[in-house]
Amino acid sequence: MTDPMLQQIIPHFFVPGQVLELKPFGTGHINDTYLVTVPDGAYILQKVNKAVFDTPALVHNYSLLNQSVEVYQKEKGVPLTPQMLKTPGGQYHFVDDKGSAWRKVEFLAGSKSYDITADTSISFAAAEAYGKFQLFLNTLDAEEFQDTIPQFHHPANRMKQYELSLLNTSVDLLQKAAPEIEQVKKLRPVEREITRLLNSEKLPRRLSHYDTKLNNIIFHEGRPYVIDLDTVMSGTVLFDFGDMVRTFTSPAAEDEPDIEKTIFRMEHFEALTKGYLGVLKDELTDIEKQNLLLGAKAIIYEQALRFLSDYLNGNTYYKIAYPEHNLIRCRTQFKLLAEIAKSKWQITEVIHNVLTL
Ligand code: GN1
Ligand code: MG
Repeated sequence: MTDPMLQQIIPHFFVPGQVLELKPFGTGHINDTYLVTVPDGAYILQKVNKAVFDTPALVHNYSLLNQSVEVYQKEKGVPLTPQMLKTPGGQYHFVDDKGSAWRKVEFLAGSKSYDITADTSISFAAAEAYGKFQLFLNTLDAEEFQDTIPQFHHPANRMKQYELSLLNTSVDLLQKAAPEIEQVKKLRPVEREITRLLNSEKLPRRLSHYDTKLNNIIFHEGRPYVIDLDTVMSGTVLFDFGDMVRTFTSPAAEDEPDIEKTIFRMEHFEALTKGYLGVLKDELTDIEKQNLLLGAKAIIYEQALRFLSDYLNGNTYYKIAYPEHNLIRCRTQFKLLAEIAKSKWQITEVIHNVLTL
């Protein structure tokens, strides 16, 4: 047992003495996730990172979301997300005396998720699942939800945080990150352009998933399920589309040290665009449709800023395995942006073709 709180938490979700096995699970950078085996099967037990998330906001959002998920699933006859199991007190989370929220979630045995895939039909299916999830989110009132992380997808705010990290870091780290700091300057127009658009208030605010990585879709018995709803909040579909581009199109891991391996695979871009827009295009406004590529560039740029800031701040946010981990992650983001810049006309054409299908 890695977390000293686990012993206190187990009785809130399981019959004491019946836990057969408990082990760390998954690849998330923020929360702690465990797989717990008991005689009647296995469950996911998760501790939400209270340093990252506003726990009361998150508890509030999940309770609203789960009620609506249940109704939607019953009506449509298809599952959207694995089921969260309530505590004996009838709550979706148990908040421990240190203020951390814990939850128990159905474990779909035999399910599969992909950090990377070579198969375009998986990119298509995962993007389609996010599109259908967005259709569901569109039925909810974004105003009723709270921000679990204030100014989360907000490139101007991320720029401010980055500038602070430049002021507060060491000379040594500034030197090590010099090429990336140069990239931030060079690509700053991306942040300016998205900020102008966000400030214009022409984009509809929609309840958004806000962490649409490929591995946040799991496939079970041929069906996709959307997971990781911690960041569901009021936002824009541009960033959800963008995070798919970020995580579906490169055949290399986010932390691949060999920069040559990070490339942009047009066929995966086409598959995800068809999957996502196939279900959503009639719901989107012209402004949204015209700015999908900008959304992709903005979220990748924002992610580069976030990794770089964390590196300069001494790695306090993302889990790391070695000191340069966040710098390597930042580098792959800039490489992907360079790849996208090379293909921008073709990307625009693919989006246009899918929208006019
Ligand atoms: C974090 O923990 P995980 O892998 O679900 C982060 C995302 C980043 C991602 C980068 C709350 O997500 O925003 O895109 O790492 N989540 C939060 O891999 O900051
Ligand atoms: Mg996440």
